[in-house]
Amino acid sequence: MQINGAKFLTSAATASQFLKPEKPMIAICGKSNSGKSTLINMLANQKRLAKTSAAPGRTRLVNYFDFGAFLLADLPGYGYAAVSRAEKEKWAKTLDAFFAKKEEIAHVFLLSDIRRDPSQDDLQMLTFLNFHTIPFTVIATKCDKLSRMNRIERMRAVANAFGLGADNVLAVSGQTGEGKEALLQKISEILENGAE
Ligand SMILES: Nc1nc2c(ncn2[C@@H]2O[C@H](COP(=O)(O)OP(=O)(O)OP(=O)(O)O)[C@@H](O)[C@H]2O)c(=O)[nH]1
Ligand SMILES: [Mg+2]
Repeated sequence: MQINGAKFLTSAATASQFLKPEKPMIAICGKSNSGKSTLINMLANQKRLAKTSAAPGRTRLVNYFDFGAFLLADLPGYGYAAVSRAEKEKWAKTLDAFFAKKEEIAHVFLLSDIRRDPSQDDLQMLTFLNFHTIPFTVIATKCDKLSRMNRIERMRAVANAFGLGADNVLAVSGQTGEGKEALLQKISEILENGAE
């Protein structure tokens, strides 16, 4: 699968602004700073399509991108401690409202830093996706930060912590582009399944 000319579409701050997708939509979720925006830029072959930031908690809106055959929705990162309780509740509501329209979501990529064990928020997200039977894949990000040996060990640990087989976790690096082919392959499969 080739990606050419991915474009930013629009942002939504509240449920009333959510886009009604006219093609398959893949949602990208994960903790703040887990590498969601960086992954989108890697897939788009563009450096600044999605805004990335060393300061966590920056993507506060649902940002939609048109990738030609499909849409990507970059969701606000959860679990960032330094935001106010009111803001956290607002995020939780936005996420709930987003996933309530589950028939509009072809698949979810749940991103988690390969070096860290999943947080309570990640596990809650996993439970939520399972409960609502929304198909998802866990993506272990920032794999460039580890040696090959450590990577294998961490992939097992991440899969285990999520209660998944190691085959259900993809390792990627938004920095080096490792894992990009496998991810594009996964997206092709998602689109093919949706077309059946
Ligand atoms: N080395 C390395 N750094 C990465 C990778 N992906 C993301 N980063 C860095 O991690 C930080 C956060 O990346 P973002 O892509 O902004 O993370 P995010 O999940 O979109 O964060 P929020 O929008 O705050 O939820 C940035 O400093 C990135 O440069 C990766 O694959 N390798
Ligand atoms: Mg982001």
